[in-house]
Amino acid sequence: MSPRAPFIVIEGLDRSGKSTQCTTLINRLEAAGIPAKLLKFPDRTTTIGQMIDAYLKSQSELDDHLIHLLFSANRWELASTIERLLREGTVVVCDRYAFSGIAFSASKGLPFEWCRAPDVSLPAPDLTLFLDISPEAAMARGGYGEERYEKREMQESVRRIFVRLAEEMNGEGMGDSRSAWITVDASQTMDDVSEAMWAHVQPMIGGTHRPIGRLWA
Ligand code: 2DT
Ligand code: MG
Repeated sequence: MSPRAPFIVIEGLDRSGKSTQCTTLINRLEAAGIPAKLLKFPDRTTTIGQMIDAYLKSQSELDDHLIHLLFSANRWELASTIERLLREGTVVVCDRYAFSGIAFSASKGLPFEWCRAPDVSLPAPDLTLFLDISPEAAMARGGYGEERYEKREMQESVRRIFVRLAEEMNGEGMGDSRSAWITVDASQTMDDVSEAMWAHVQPMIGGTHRPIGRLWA
């Protein structure tokens, strides 16, 4: 059997350079002759994604629990596509995933375990690269945008929960998902960040015979 491709998630705070780095990574994979696909969560193109988009733009109000479940449902919409791509040998790079789901909703006061539950059993990333930047450095890059959550107090709380997730992902209780979590200093130059990311991705591009893991299962 031919190996499947790796599943790579990029997480990070707003203004960490996440979206730019995702594109750079895709270009680098393609330049190395590796088929690669960029996915982004929330995927605002689906019916559920359009509800999320309206909420983030404050065009609608939704209960905190409900919007959390919509974000999770938006991942489940793509779960089988992710698995198919990996089996076909296409590296999947995801701009945000379940970790953002927990970090943002728990920051609003929802219980951590409640937030995790709907994402249990999603395809598990083989590698998560967390682009870490302090809210001060993020502000120095020109501040946040207009969307809901793009505020300093929220970003500080989100960062604390990402740090908790990092400790947990590298510790006990990961079930069979065996997902490596790497924190990258995103206050470096764009080139240094992409080099740091590539150093972790490059060894994986030959693929793996390991089955696709299940997140927290
Ligand atoms: P972007 O700025 O990356 O489009 O994200 N978010 C994201 C959640 O609250 N829960 C989730 O599950 C995900 C994937 C983070 C828009 C905002 O949506 C938040 C920022
Ligand atoms: Mg944003």
